[in-house]
Amino acid sequence: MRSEALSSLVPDPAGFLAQPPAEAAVWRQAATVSFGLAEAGELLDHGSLQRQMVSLVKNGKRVAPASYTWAGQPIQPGFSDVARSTKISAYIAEGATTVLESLHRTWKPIGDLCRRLTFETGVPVSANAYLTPSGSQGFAHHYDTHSVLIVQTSGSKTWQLHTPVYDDPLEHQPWDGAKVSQDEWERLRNGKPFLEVTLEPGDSLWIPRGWIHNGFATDDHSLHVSFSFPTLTPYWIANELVRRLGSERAFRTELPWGFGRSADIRAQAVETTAKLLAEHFAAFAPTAAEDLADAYRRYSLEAARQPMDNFLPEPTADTEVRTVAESAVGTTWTADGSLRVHLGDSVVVFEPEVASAVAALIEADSPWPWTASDLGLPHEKAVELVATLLRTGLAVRAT
Ligand SMILES: O=C(O)CCC(=O)C(=O)O
Ligand SMILES: [Fe+2]
Repeated sequence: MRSEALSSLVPDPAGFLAQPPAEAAVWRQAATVSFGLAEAGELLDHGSLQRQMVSLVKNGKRVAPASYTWAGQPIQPGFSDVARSTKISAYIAEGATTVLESLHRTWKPIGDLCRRLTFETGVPVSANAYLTPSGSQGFAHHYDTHSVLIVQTSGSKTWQLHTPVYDDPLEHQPWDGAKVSQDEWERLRNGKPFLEVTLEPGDSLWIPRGWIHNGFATDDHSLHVSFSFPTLTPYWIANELVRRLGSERAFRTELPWGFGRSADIRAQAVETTAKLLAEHFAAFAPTAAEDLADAYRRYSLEAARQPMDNFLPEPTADTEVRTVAESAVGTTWTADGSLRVHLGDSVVVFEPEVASAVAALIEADSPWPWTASDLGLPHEKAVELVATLLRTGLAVRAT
């Protein structure tokens, strides 16, 4: 597999993949992500961002969306959640940081990059961008519950990194400054940081999950893209398994009355449940893996489809196409020799006659164009397969 996307972010993609750094790390001039001021401006100006897609942060706090959307203004129904660029502009002038949330959904080149990163790493990568005016600060000290790779794309920002106050936080254990002890606050505010660095365009910064970061713009503005690497934990798997127990009658039966009143009843109820858990976990652990894989795949971006392809002539044996291997979030062989390819939002099943050809295309992950005649399949099958690959986003026209 090529490390096309990862190599645009870090200098040693193979080393990074084999062992993502356990500590904060910075790489100079190793990253090229084309999301600069012009692109951020186009997105903000376009007038199509919903409030979920853009946040404003002033003095470390999120601004109420109603103050920068059409809420309460005379506007067509359905538009009240749309952000107003004039309002955003006024907040920026006052020093607010603009967060372009879920940039992988709102800006196609970043979506394509995240889909490719997901394919190369096996982790459903997503992205946000942060735009801060000079001399301002967005979010002060905090940790994230996923690892983050920050790529500076315009201006500069200074970061202080501190080792965790709470190791490996889960998603439902987000940063809460009020829970941090006085001593720890003293370390974060006045102690020597693990790393202090000013990022310039092309620099990238790896912040492992739980590592505390505090960033502030210099006398220049700052724009960076944050790629999020969510963490798969035994806790997630355990949770998914427990959720499935709801369909088991044994787990829905009523336990004896008096749980709050009697230690004997409590002891018995807990023992019964522990026994049931042990029995059921042992019984479904192996078979649950595929089911869990499907649940996990739903965190990945769906394959990119080309709506305008519907207006092009059907492909022929000579139509040049390219494989888009990263559209496949996962593949599974079925007992009858069919290949199920997961596209993030759906599954496409390839019949045994063409299944090996499809698997080989995804496996090869070749950047070069090919045609139906290269597939070594009967003519009609091959042309039909190319049409299916184009429709599902597993290939694009090479022109
Ligand atoms: O730039 C900021 O204000 C915060 C950015 C941040 O915390 C991140 O990218 O994870
Ligand atoms: Fe962060």
